[in-house]
Amino acid sequence: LSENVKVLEPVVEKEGYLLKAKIADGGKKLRKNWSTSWIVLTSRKMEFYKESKQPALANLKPGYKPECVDLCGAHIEWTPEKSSRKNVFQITTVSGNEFLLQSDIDFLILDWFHAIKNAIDRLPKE
Ligand code: I3P
Repeated sequence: LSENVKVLEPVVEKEGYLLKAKIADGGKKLRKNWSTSWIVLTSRKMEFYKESKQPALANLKPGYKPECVDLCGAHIEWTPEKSSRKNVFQITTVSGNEFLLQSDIDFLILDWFHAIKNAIDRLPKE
């Protein structure tokens, strides 16, 4: 059974730590609050974990759900004007959620930007 379950899980394309700030929820602006997040990218969504660098472990905690971002129809763009930090880009979902992601490490943030952009470009727009 455990093997069957594993096959149904989407393939993880990329995972790692970035700084994250959610700045809008359903179109409603939120107060910016940066925090470190463990991010898991699959072909059509991103998951933000705050409690563990091992999502499998976090999943075992009853009631724990990572924040989930549907990439279908989402937009991604560099947004230097939205922060005093360097290397900031924004993901905007169809549902009006806005997330800023940041890392001081240039190659790391570039890798993430291109991985997410590629995932979005492969998906249907709605
Ligand atoms: C915010 C906090 C953020 C900062 C933001 C401030 O203050 O300092 O780190 O964003 O700037 O408003 P507070 O903690 O009092 O909410 P950056 O680090 O991205 O610059 P902003 O208002 O210009 O977005």
